[in-house]
Amino acid sequence: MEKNTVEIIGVEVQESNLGDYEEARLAFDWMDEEKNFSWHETGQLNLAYEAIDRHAASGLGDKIALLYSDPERDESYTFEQMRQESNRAANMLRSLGIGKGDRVFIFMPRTPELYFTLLGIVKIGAIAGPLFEAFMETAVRDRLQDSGAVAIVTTPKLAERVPAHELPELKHVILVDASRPVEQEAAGTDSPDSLLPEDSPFADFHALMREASTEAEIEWVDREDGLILHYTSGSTGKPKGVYHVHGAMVQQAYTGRIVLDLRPEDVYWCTADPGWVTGTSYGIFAPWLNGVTNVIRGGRFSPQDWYETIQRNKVTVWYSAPTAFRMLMGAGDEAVKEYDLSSLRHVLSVGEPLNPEVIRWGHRVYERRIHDTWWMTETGAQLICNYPSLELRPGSMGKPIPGVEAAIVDDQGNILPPLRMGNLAIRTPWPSMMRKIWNNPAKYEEYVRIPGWYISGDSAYMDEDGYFWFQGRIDDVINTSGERVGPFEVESKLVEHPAVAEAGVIGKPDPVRGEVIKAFISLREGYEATDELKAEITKFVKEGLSAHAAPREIEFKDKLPKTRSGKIMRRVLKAWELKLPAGDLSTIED
Ligand code: 6R9
Repeated sequence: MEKNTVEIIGVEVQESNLGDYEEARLAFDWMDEEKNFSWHETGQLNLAYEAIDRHAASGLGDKIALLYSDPERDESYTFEQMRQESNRAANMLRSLGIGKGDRVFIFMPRTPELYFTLLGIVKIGAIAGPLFEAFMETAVRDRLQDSGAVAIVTTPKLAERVPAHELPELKHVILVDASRPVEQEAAGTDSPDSLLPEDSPFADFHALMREASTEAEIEWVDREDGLILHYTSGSTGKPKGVYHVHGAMVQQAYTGRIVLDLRPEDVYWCTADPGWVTGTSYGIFAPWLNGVTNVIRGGRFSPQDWYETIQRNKVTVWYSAPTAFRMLMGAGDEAVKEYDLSSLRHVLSVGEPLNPEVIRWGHRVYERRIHDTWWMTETGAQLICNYPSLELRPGSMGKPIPGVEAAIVDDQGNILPPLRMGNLAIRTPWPSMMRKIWNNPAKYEEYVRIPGWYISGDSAYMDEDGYFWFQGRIDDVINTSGERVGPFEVESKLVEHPAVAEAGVIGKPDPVRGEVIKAFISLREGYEATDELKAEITKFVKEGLSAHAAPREIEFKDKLPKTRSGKIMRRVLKAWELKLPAGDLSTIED
């Protein structure tokens, strides 16, 4: 590992919730954090209550909880209104016979209805399964099937990708017209349930919400009871359901306070979609557990819209991702100058390596340091971070949060000394750690195969001052624009195409997206390697799986490198791509 002079961007916010990092670490006790919740006195627990109702009941009822805008809608909701709307959603679900432990999926654009629904699911003790809007039929079916979901809340358009007839456990498809607020009457009588037979699974969200009371009994649960299932990709097999519990709130609230540095007067904007864990842990739970005003912007990315969102809402804390920052950087300094971004106090990033160049650029044009944070779907909350009170070393993920121990270990679990690269590991457990992989105990065991440690799948090293530096994924998981894509899922879709005999998929380094998906394909007899065929195959994945999983590049090969057991060797494909030596080929087929 090269360690010449370490670049440091100094501390700029002296006053922060964490205070001195080393002191905070020494004094830290998770028990103190638990005492911040009302359940310590009442023994009754529900994350949605702590995030919404508790504030509404303690003088923050009129405070804005949600500041929503998209190109068509512009709305705001107070904590009291959020309490009422989420109660309605809870009652709506109960009226359909849905209750504790049931899996209820959400498949819709970011609108206030999504947030009411998610909180409503949590209030009745059901388990929320958020999906990206970009998912196509195969991706939706796999997740609903694996989880045994009983209901999905979606839009009429997206419902076309929900194969209800193939999902015997799915009893309800609740349709939201995402273009209008709950209270507004439906225009016309195009409500799909009026056109369908009695036993149809379709229900009208707006009609049910109107009928539902704004008062609801909260389902008090145990801290180990299920909260949310986030499906994420590994290097093999179908996507896995990462299962989180209500007790995760202790760490989500804590990191909201010391990493996001949230304060009562803040206006906070997390740009992530709830289909991604960042959009729930930090787009919903952390800000509202801290009683903070949360900005949600629907619609597509554009630098102008984003800057305008910061300017108009006077955003003070902004949490985004490297791909977005790189795209903003690409849009240039001039775009920044057209807006007043002086409200920003604290800027953070997650999801992929944050290039030092981006940090330097942000420091120059936003006059703010961009604080990198590292964590995973499986970890439920931030673990290794940069803090306002800590010197920032561009390129480093920072240091573990108080209460968490991180280390670099070898494959036997021996802790390696500073500057040695190895497995990035976290001492188990921590409050927001996943409790299982749905339906797949063996997968879970892979993460905790070394006693006492969670093995992240990332490789990293620690420098002599305790900063952690990301090196890469140990497995073949692709990180494109911050989204985890499992090569297996893409390969499986590719071989469904009639022209494709075999496919191997890798992440190819890309200056903006971090990685892009590249597919190596061998064709069946009778098919010709043409550009039209490439386009057709790409479209096939786009429409079958999702746009972000579709290969941006396809290369046809007569033969793909395989092990003797017939596994395509992605490592060799990657070496081809990067023009590197292919390494140990002892297991290759021929
Ligand atoms: C929250 C989230 C997790 C994987 C993780 C790592 C990569 C996340 C990073 C980072 C470098 C950072 N990753 N944060 N790599 N620097 N600050 O991203 O969850 O979608 O499950 O991805 O993303 O490889 O293992 P998830």
